[in-house]
Amino acid sequence: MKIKSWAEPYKIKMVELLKMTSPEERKAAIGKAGYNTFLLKSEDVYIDLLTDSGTSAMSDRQWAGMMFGDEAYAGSRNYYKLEEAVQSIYGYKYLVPTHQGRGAEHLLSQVMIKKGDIIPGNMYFTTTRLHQELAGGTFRDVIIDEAHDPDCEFPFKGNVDLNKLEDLVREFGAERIPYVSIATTVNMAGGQPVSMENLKALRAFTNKHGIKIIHDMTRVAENAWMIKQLEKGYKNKTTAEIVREICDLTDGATMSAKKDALVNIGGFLALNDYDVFEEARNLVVVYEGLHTYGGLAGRDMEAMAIGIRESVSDDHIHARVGQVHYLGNLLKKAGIPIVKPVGTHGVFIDAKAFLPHLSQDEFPAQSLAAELYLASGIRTMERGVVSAGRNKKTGAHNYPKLELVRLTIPRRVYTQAHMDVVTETVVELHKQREQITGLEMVYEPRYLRFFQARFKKKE
Ligand code: PLI
Repeated sequence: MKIKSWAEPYKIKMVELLKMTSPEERKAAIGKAGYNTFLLKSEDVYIDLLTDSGTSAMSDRQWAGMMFGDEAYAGSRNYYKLEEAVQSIYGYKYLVPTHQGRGAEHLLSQVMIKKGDIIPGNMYFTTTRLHQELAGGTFRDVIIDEAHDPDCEFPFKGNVDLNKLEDLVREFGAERIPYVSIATTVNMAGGQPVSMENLKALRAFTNKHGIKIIHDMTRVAENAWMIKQLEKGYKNKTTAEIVREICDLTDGATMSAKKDALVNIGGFLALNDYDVFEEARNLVVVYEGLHTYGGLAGRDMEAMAIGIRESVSDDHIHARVGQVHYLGNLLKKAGIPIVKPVGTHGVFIDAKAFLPHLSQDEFPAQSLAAELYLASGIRTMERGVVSAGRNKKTGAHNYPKLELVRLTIPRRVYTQAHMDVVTETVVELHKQREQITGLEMVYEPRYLRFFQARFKKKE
């Protein structure tokens, strides 16, 4: 007999109690937070779908590993264990640990980007693009057009459009393109994967032009799982094998281990080129910490080394992506406009379609995220015009085609019943959508404004 249902490959040993709030308490809390879910106190949140970053539940092995923390300032044994995990699982030669992903992006951008350089990427990510800009570079989006269409069902919406890349090479010359930035999966597109076929074609193209590929490998195991499910020739390969094949097609990587690698803090820069590594290793001591801890405690590196191995297990990743798809399929069946196909780390509601009566200047996704909190205490995140920031030359808002609310699922944290409560909340709110009004921004920070901006209800 073959059982087709899947379930989590773990059982629960300890629980964290949640606070239930009343509608009045939620109204007061979101008002105090300036209608920005980032500014809520987490104790006022019931189901926290703000992010999958640093919010995973660690395994008993990872917790046990924390007790093996070697907190020596230099040469901690946990660093060597992490280095061994990065080399053997991902295949990169050199490791620079950092406190999280953006620490690695900072070092990489400072080392590899010169003023006036162009950095093509498969859609922007907020911190990645900012570090590229702060280093004097300009990001250019080369993702396929399908990625900007929430209704397009193409299975690999993270793919690079090689014609767009070729146009950039023709316009600026390969010498002004230090690398192509490739994210697996693409967060801002709705957690969409890149195909191996596309990666191989990109490798051939960049080899021809002497351009490097730097891999944002934050959710590489999830991407590998989708390749296993959908791409011809990969059904019988393990997630670990596919992860390795992806990494082998690239020259280096930035990693936020707070996602795929199942830790609450940590990241790294991994490189194959010794000269770039040497520069980055030199710079890490200025910004993060010594090159054998990079801003992390020894115990954090131990947990990361164990988490990396757990993250590429087929059973783990099946249940992880399975839970996200469970929620996505319920919402889709209920007629809620979501980004299709369902991504791997969250379900993204199309706020333009949910609230067609609001213009993008009224911040529909921001407003919908606040309403979801008001309805039942679930916390989600805006991924639209607020996240996209302003054009660095003109100062005008960037208006992304995708105006989304992200329901991000932490790994190994919530149950199927939590997903049912989330579904009911979204469906009930959708019935009352015409009553939802827009917002006005009343405070705007200079960098990454979505984290700290404040809003009020539009009159
Ligand atoms: O949050 P960091 O600094 O560890 O990592 C930055 C980062 C880089 N790349 C990608 C694709 C990310 O998703 C990412 C962080 N994402 C967050 C925090 C998120 O909520 O999606």
